[in-house]
Amino acid sequence: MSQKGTCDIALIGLAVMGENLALNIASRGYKIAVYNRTASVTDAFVASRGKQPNVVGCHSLEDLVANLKSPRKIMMMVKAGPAVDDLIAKLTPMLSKGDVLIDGGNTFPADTDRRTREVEAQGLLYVGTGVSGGEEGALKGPSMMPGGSPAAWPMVKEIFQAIAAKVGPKGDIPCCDWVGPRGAGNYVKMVHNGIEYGDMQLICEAYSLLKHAAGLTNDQLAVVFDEWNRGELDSYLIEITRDIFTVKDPDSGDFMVDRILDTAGAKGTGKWMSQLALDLGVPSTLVTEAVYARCLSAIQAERVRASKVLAGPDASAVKVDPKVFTAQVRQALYASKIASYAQGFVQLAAAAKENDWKLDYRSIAMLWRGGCIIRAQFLERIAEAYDAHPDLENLMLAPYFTKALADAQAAWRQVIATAVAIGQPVPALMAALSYYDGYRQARLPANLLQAQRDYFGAHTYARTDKPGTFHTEWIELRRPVSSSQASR
Ligand code: NBP
Repeated sequence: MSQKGTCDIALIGLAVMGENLALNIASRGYKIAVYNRTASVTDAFVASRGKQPNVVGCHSLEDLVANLKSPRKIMMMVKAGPAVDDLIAKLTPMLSKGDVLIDGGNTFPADTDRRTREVEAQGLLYVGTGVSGGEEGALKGPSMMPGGSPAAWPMVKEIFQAIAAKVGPKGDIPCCDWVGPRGAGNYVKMVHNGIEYGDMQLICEAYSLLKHAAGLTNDQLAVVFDEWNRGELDSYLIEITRDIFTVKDPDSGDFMVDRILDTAGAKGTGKWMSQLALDLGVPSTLVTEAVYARCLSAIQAERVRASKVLAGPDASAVKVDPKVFTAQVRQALYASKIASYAQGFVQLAAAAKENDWKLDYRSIAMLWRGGCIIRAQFLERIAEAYDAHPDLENLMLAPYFTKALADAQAAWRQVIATAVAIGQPVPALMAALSYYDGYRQARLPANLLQAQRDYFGAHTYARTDKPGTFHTEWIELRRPVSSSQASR
């Protein structure tokens, strides 16, 4: 199907994301050449949803390249990892100086760093772009987070911004802008996914508390989430959660949510964010707890056995007023969400410093405002916070959020106290509150920790009263302890 030199862009990989992105691109008036490693997939696509003049199916990479206008733009939507390196190796000999290779997959940021350097060394340009919004976003307008070779941005900007989700009062602000060099786009997408992990876990904990402590039914939960979706928690995840509580299993007539096994899957981007946070030494505790919560969910059979052995509290002794408690959970969820996003932006700032990127945090908040899974009203408040203070150290210090946290903290503490009293695990809510409480302490107990490290390992310590590095001979100076001392 040769249409030599007529296509605006090419796309490789026609699985769910690629197929929908190709249709999105074609629907905006761009002519697109498509290729899939398994040719029957290409044939099936161009014979069905892709049967339109703007879509050109190709059976070889050579054909795909030949069909493109120069400078060529080729987007890969394939499984992240070796498949991308494999394609780069095959494509680069067929390309000319100034052509652009684009990876739209969930790629580990360091891989994009390496690939950008390797591809640029061959005179080509490289883009690693986050694409969020799942298959529906890919079709109707995803949030896109491109990074890579800065010279590639003017070449792909028009198509990217045309296919991206739009927000703003006139619905004309694209959720796609240049993020930064090399792996910056993939890093921002990874943090987006990590925040998504935190949001989902927080919502699950709120669900569990409303169900177990307040005794809400699925019908009542749907009403609560509907109400929440009209206020400060207004977001895609709250909206779909509301919908989930309304769906019944056509076979049994039971609520579908009650029929689903409680073992959560994961594809790894949350784990990456957590691992990279540890590398940077920043406390992204919400995503980490969310990953661990999925791990704990996965050992379902073991938990069922343990549930028959390990004691819990007498939950029936704890009484809550469902209305009051529901309002408190709403506040706890909102406060925890603020702490979670604060952690995400702190990690981005640390990564930017480490990698010498200049990130625009206001712009990043706006990229997530539409099209993606964490899209929420609340991101506009974050954008405003960074607009007012581009170098904000921590989102929790922006006056709007400082006040929101102060207003919510009593309810937040009460909700966690209730969770502890009834024995319901709320790791993300607790991690959020611990982060808040830890961050607002002028003095933490790390003085004792430094003493311990110096005691057993001579790791030295700094002092509060004079500069320098110190070591104490703890064993020589220690004194016997008698119980009578404690009463003095
Ligand atoms: P998958 O991640 O399932 O990948 C399947 C595609 O990769 C198929 O087209 C397959 O071709 C192709 N492929 C593989 Br596998 N190895 C290849 C190779 N060596 N050479 C060429 N093609 C190869 O697809 P997806 O779910 O559409 O996701 C695509 C990318 O987008 C991934 O990186 C994913 O993480 C990311 N993403 C996915 C979502 C989502 O909601 N699914 C959301 C956001 C981002 P074949 O047909 O010949 O096997």
